[in-house]
Amino acid sequence: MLDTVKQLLKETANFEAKNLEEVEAFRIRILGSKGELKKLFAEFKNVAAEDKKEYGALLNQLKNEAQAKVDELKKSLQSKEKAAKFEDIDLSRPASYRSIGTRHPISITKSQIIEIFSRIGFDVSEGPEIEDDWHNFTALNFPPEHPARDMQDTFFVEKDPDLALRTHTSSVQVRVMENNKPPIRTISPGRVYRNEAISARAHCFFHQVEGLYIDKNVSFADLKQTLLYFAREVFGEETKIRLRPSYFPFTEPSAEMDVSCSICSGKGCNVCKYTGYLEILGCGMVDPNVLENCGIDSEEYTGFAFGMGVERIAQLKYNINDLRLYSENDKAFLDQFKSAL
Ligand code: 2NL
Repeated sequence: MLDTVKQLLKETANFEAKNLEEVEAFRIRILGSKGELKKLFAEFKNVAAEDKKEYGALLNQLKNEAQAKVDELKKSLQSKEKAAKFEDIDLSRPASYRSIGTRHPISITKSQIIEIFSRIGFDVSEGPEIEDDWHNFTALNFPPEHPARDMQDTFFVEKDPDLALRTHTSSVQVRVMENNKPPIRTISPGRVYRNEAISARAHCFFHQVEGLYIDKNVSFADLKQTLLYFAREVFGEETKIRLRPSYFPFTEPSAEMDVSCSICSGKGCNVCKYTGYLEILGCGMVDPNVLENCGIDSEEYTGFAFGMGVERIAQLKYNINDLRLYSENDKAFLDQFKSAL
């Protein structure tokens, strides 16, 4: 009996396992509820009295050592298994691509317009989106009964009819003229609001960039050359421009500018509706009344101004045929501008 225990002690000391299954089998054989120890404890009553002390001590030793062995082997095998899993990791592999957001086509286009004009000395001016009647209409030579002053076209502040959401960023340029002496060369980008039903071709807000140049002897020729430069920077060197007479309360004379269609190079296609030209902005010589309203001597100074919709420029650059796409935050739409970052 004592020999059996001693034999098991030796076995325990020498026991090695290749995997957790072997450890478990060993545990069941020695320490399990039907295992060797159980049987040996049951034999205790048959052991000769003088051997009982040694036998008991050896059994306890076996129990402790077997348990310690199981614990130790389990622990080392478990950590080996974990390490084996990590061995498959290729640390030299490039990290997986993390998708970041894109810049909005309106932002991209607006930045490009700012950059083009900054190269010829225009700075950027900004102002409030809630404007008073003076800066949005009166200073800009809008007659009192002009339809743009109507509720149907403009969002007014209910509690104060003198305030409205600006309908153009000319209001910013009025502020610039009031607060600065010529020469003035500035562009004002920003969001503007019109009270319109939302459709593919109209929205209740859009983004504008207006430009203003005031100095001695500024002429219509300066306006034309500046806008030709702009058109060629945005739509390509071969671009031609065309000015058609128009009307705005704040400019005289006024014109609308078309660029030759960059899709068909002026040959005629469905984008330019077979005219070869696309309308992109309105412009003109600043009306002397506007200069005077803003404290600038119209005998000494002249100026030109222009205004364009950023949505319209982006539409032509990127072939976007529905205005609503700009404000829907559709991920598939926005993802197309990844390369434009
Ligand atoms: C358009 C036309 C235009 C202006 C904006 C302007 C500003 C001042 C004085 C005179 Cl302070 N004019 N801006 C001039 C002509 C046209 O915008 O169709 N915009 C989307």
